[in-house]
Amino acid sequence: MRWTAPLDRREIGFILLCLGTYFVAYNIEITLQVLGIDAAATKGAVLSRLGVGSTVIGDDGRKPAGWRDSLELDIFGTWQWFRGHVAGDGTERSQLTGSGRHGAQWVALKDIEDVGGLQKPFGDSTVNDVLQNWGDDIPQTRLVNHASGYTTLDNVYLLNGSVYLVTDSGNTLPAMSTILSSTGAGFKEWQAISPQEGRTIFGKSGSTIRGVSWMHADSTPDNFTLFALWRTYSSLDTSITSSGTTSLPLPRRLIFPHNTFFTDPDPNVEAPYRKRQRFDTGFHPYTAKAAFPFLSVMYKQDWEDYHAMTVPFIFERLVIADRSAAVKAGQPAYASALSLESSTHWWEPVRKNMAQYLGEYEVKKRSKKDITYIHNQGTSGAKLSDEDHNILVKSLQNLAWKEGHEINIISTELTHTNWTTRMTGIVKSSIVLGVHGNHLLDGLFMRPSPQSTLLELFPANTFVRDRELAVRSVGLQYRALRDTRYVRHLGIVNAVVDALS
Ligand SMILES: *[C@@H]1O[C@H](CO)[C@@H](O)[C@H](O)[C@H]1NC(C)=O
Ligand SMILES: *[C@@H]1O[C@H](CO)[C@@H](O)[C@H](O)[C@H]1NC(C)=O
Ligand SMILES: CC(=O)N[C@H]1CO[C@H](CO)[C@@H](O)[C@@H]1O
Repeated sequence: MRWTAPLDRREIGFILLCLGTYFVAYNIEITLQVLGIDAAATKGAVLSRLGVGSTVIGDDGRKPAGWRDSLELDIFGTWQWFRGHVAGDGTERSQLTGSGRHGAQWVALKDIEDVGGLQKPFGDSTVNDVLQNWGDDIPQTRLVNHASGYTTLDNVYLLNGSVYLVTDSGNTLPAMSTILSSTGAGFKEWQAISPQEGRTIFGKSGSTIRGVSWMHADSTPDNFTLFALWRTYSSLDTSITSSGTTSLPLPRRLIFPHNTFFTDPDPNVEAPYRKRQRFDTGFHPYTAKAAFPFLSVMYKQDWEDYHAMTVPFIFERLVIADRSAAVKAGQPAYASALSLESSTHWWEPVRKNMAQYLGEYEVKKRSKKDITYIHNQGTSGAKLSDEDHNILVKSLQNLAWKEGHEINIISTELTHTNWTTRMTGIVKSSIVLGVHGNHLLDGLFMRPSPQSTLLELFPANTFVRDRELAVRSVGLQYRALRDTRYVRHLGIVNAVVDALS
């Protein structure tokens, strides 16, 4: 075989042209940049016009400016877009409560970091951090703080009907009876085991229940549950400031392991629809959602779900309140939680959340005071005679009119005064008063000031300190007025004037 004629000049020129065209086309982006065209912005679009690319979509999901047609404008509109945000004019990033067509509230993720001074609601963990592989080194249960009935523990294990505290002899936990009143029948069994036993029972790994969990371990509900749990938990940060700033991560869940969501038995699936009675947790459901917006509430069924699964679950941090374990002669049950070390401003983060939720955190008027009278008239709770009640309302209204104060008359009956009206009145008040009872506990959310006072009216032969200790522990003043006959003598109104002076 022999070569055809050597390449002539025309053929060499032709081959060089082909190679040149190939390199220019292959490196079109750089070529365009050399020619002064912003290749990154127009990438795709140019290529597709040239018939060599397939994508025409930028990072914002749109065609590059200059390549947009009317269809694109019809679909997308003229919204601006910034990385990390949905497109819009900026108002979509946050909306205060009460505004907007549906009264919905939303907050940008980066601002959630410091809602009400409570940081990192979602923590740092990712979807990949569910399983804990501990191998032979099983994490031990650690006591974080403890007073009778109020306990914080790290690494608490759940498996098949039992709760385990894993500890070697060097790590002593308080007696189980001071943590929980009931550890056996009717409630899943709780027991302390050695790391050796732990390895046998759980194996080498388990599923982590991340973040801070709260538990109301007593089988009967209590009006002080949220108060006592926050008191126990907040004692882990003794430097909470008067502006409610704390580094504590938000509690994620509150578990009622004894109680079902509904108090009546589950109806037959074919039964006609009827409204069912929800379990009384001891706090209004809105109160938990406004003051602890990241706290979900779980019931017996959820608790049983954990136990029905075949892997061990581990609470990263569990704060337990058990009123029955805390009951000590004469003292309100939550009093032992008050013995834990704390900041004097421990309640402020919670109050601030509530006040901000209601749009009443900023003090709007300095000289005028708000006074809230919470009454039980028309309900089965403790109350004044209708005549006394009417005189008191008139006298308070007179006082408010003369001194330029504002008076809120609030019924505990929710069909009469809804939750928003009630709490809005209370969070801006300097005085909250009413006949004795736990309905006055909402007074904990009143605006703190040297004058702020809860006035509780008692008949001659009754007195309990439940509200007094709670109210004083958050730095508010407290006065008990005995004998409702004082109403006619304007004793209550004088007490209001006293407190405000
Ligand atoms: C769970 O406990 C029950 C007894 O309470 C037992 O019969 C069952 O075998 C246990 N299941 C597992 C997976 O250990
Ligand atoms: C609560 O009551 C107030 C006053 O009666 C009313 O303006 C408001 O719309 C009510 N809010 C809700 C959520 O029902
Ligand atoms: C669980 C519980 O004790 N709930 C009570 C809380 O306080 C209100 C007002 O006094 C009662 O109506 C609840 O029954």
